[in-house]
Amino acid sequence: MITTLAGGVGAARLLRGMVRVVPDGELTAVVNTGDDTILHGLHISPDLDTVCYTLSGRNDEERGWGLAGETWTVMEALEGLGGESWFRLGDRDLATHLYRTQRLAEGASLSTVTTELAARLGLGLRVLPMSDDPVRTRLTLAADGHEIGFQEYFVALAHAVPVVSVTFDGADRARPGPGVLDAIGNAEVVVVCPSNPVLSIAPILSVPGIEGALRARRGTVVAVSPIIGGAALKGPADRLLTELGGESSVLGVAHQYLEFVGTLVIDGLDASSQPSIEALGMRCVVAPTVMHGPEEAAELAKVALTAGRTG
Ligand code: FO1
Repeated sequence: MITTLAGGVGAARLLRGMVRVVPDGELTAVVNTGDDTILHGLHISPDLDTVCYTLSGRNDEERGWGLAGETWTVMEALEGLGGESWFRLGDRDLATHLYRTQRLAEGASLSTVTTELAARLGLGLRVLPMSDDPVRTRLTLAADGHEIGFQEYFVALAHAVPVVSVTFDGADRARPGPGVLDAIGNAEVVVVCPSNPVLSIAPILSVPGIEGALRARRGTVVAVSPIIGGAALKGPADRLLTELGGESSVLGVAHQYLEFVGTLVIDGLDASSQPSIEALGMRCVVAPTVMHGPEEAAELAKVALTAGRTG
């Protein structure tokens, strides 16, 4: 069994490689739900959907979220009515949110609904929300100390505003989703995908019990750095690491993950940082980490799995 910790786009790219090298039924993705939000009365789980849409080949590659070939009739009509339209929900994507919301209202857990959706999309891996309990990522703005929700920061403000802190509302009362601790404890290797350490991985760790389960098997936990040459390929990971007092570099990622990751995979561009990372007490493997397609993703997946097996 192989278990991965996943956010959105970066994780989905690596998972596209993982499914090529790990047999069906032996791969689990534990996915961040800190980005989840309720809009128009609908429960939206962006990272769960990004993972499921990408692995079923339905994602919009260029936009990075939502479905390919999407239409926007409902959003346009909503806009015409003066409704909230800053967060764009495509017509086909809406079907997912309607289905999830209805099933949750019937009393199904987010885990159950996710299993149903993954099965309908024909996925062979197990997709587990980090928790069935609500955990919501919130950010405090540097400008005025105002606290805002994740999607307000990420979409409405285009993550272009400095922040001074990030919190995970509800984490103290949250329990790991069914199967999450077993998936971490029983896996041969755990892979932390190249997701935003602050906004995608930290919320998963904020659920009581998850970081402890990783620490207990640190030697076989492998992370792929989302930072390459000091920058994130996509999104605000680089700026956030700096704004929150860390460093936007592979060494900064190593510091962030030191307690629960045994091996960090870094890109060739950062090879000169390998000795400093190993000096911290973390193994460091240098490999191509930019994934242009599923073949490169599969190669990177193999590197991460080999590192974990020999950890
Ligand atoms: N991102 C945007 O930049 N603008 C949007 O209007 C938007 C809508 C949206 C709808 C459904 C969904 O699953 C994701 C959506 N995203 C949008 C992406 C989302 O904000 C991010 O993927 C994450 O939450 C960060 O991983």
